[in-house]
Amino acid sequence: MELVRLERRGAVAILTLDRPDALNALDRATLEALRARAAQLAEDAALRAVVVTGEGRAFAAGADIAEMRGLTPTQAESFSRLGHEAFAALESLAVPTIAAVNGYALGGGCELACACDWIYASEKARFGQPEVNLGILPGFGGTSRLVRRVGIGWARELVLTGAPIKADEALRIGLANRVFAPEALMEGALATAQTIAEKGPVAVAQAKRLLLEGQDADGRVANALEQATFGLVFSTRDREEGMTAFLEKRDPAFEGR
Ligand code: DAK
Repeated sequence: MELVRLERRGAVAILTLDRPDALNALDRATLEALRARAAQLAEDAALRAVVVTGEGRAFAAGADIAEMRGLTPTQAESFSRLGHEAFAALESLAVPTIAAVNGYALGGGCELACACDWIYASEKARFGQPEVNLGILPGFGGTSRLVRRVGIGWARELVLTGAPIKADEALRIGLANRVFAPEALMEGALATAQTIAEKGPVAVAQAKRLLLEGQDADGRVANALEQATFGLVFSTRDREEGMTAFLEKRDPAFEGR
């Protein structure tokens, strides 16, 4: 059985966490499978977007508590490092990633969703960082990525109370971009992924990189990076094709170079 299934729909990949009996809880094996899938996708030159979701009634109900229970501090640090590596591999993919949160996204599940470029939620989704209920704290980026997504006030409330929120609240605070009826979630995420797949691939990848790296740079450096990258994409065939197609009133045929 594959813990993280990979399916291709044209230029779009769907990654599905597939451990539904444990609500897709993230144990070592699942995190290793996720890291391997991200590495596999990073090598796929024809890929244009990724949708990440969960099988069954959860997106992921967090790190695997049963497995974590017996960890020594050294093992816990190594477990945290593995999660960080897997999520960073996903976050740094050149193509956009959309988390389609179908149900519980708690603890490590919420952190995984935040490692994707943005989140679409089912009306059934529940988000939260319940680690303090267990006497631990977020270990897969919850104190860093969540702050950027929702701001410091909401990040504090979620991490320090451990209380979950529903999809409409996640939408209101900017954790989720859109909320869908459960049966419309994947269709919605795939439609957006397909929209992205039709754009200039180099421009999309470079814009994604700037949006990610610009966050860590000060304003002047981020602006300089944007100017240099703007110049760089003028060297692509896609830029020429995109502008020519517009002026000739036809659809562009992008090649990704
Ligand atoms: N881990 C392991 N198993 C889990 C699980 C989890 N996080 N969540 C659910 N399951 C399992 C349940 O044990 C149950 O298994 P069986 O009893 O059937 O064998 C099965 O999934 C179905 O769950 P329930 O029977 O509990 O289902 P309910 O509908 O009643 O409740 C629930 C759903 C999501 C409200 C509930 O399962 C729940 O509260 N789950 C735990 C949620 C949670 O606390 N998540 C945060 C986990 S902590 C770190 C590294 C990482 C992290 C922290 C530190 N370092 C190394 C420093 C990250 C931490 C976390 O993510």
